[in-house]
Amino acid sequence: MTIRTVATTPFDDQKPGTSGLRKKVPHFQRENYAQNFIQSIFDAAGPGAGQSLVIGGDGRFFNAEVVRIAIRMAAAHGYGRLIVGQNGILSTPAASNLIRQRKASGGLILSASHNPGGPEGDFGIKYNVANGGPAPEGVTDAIYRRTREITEYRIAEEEAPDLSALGEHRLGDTVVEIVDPVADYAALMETLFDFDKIAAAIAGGLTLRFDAMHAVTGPYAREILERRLGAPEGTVLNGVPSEDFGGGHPDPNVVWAAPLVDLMMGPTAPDFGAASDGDGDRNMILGRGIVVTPSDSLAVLAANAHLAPGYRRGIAGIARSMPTSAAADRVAKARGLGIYETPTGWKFFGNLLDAGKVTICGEESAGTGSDHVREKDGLWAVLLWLNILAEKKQSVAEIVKSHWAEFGRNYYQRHDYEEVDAKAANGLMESLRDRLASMSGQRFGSLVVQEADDFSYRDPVDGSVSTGQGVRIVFSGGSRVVFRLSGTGTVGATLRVYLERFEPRPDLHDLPVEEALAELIETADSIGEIGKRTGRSGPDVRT
Ligand code: G16
Repeated sequence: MTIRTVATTPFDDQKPGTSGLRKKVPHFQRENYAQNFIQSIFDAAGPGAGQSLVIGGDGRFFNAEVVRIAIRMAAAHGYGRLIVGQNGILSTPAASNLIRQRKASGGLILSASHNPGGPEGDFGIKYNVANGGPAPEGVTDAIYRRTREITEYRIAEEEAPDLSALGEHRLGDTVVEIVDPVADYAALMETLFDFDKIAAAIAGGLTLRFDAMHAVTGPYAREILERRLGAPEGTVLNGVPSEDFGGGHPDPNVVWAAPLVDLMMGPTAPDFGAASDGDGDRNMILGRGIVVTPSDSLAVLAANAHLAPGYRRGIAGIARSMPTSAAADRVAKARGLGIYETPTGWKFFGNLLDAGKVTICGEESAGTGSDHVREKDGLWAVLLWLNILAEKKQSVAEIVKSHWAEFGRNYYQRHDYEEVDAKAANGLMESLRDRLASMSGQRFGSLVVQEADDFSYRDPVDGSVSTGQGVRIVFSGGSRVVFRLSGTGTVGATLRVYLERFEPRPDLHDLPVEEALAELIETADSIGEIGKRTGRSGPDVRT
């Protein structure tokens, strides 16, 4: 194998965000842009000799090209074995599973998650470490430092093997193993859930639809839901992945998965509906006539996980990101379980999972998962829900309502203001931070501020500290508004405003969410000066 060393110069915008580096495709296509970032990952990860690396992505435009580049660069870096999804495809949870199963030292996952794809869409690269989870901040900081000083990268002259050809190939001394992206993942799911019981429920009349949104989960869902569990063909909607997600936005929420939501709210709704995102780690859960908010879904799954074989012995604890509602905290308290509140980003769950402190984790951003991998996992959440439905023989709405009756209801909504002028968004956050000290005791309508802070987190396992993770304003009575800037957008800034109100009284559990949160929504606008600073009269997306 001939290794070519290519001189390059640093780019100043390769700082990884909440989940790797995400940019527009034309930005990524600039000469050496992807190569610089991949070389910086390898430099930060250390020597490749004798190590295995997993490579794959969500199949979006530019995926296969970068997979081939990554294979040639990984061979030049001396990796012993590359485990690559066929045609360059691996869902994020499947990649996490392969890293763990095959004892790889890490993995490159090519995805911009729920962001749109195509020649003008988004692209992304992230690095996962040996536990299968996203690189922690210490590693992403080291990668970023390398991107600022890089002077050359190394790449094999030879072409990468045909990505469609399953089996072992060689590139110099490196073995390139092309694997079926679905097989190991589906086998793992069979160890966690009672497939016989779910199949029997489906055969007995439980109806479902899964919207793969033209993204990576199509083949996974067809194999698991239609082939192994016997759901009729056509259960998986939009199940053929396409490079631009059929021109859509593969984000499983009420806005972007509106056709599924309409179906579930209509007269022909099946019992259960779900959707996943571009790379298969997010999920949306619906029942006939009900959308389950991600925070509630986390709480319901944590409260009922013991109904599935993989969790029969109970769970060790629960972790949630700070902006996620406290619904899961109520389950933890009632069951005597540990509960951890982390910054936004799945990487913060890794240490807690590795240390056995928690079994189930979740985020308001449509992510739930467990210690079976180190990523959130869309289909896992779908299967756990199906296992619970098969055991409880109740509808989704009945399960959620009886959950609220037992634990109380945390009314919750997130408002996103997208592509806001970055200066205006930073100004808004700065102004909030400047006022934090004087906020306590201030009254807004019937709401009185009890405490206000900028969330910081000390990892209980390794002691690392992450500051500036979002402004929290808590009112007496426990209602809360959180302001944060997204770390995953690619244009301008996305302001996220998270609103939450706890309601213990069951007779008040059926209010429309907007009505239950009306005063908080108004208060958030006035405290954050949202309209004034962003020029927006309302959010782009409410989830
Ligand atoms: C990523 C992270 C999640 C995070 C989400 C939203 O998800 O893995 O942990 O909650 O982004 O982050 P932000 O609010 O900063 O945009 P994904 O599915 O995009 O990889």
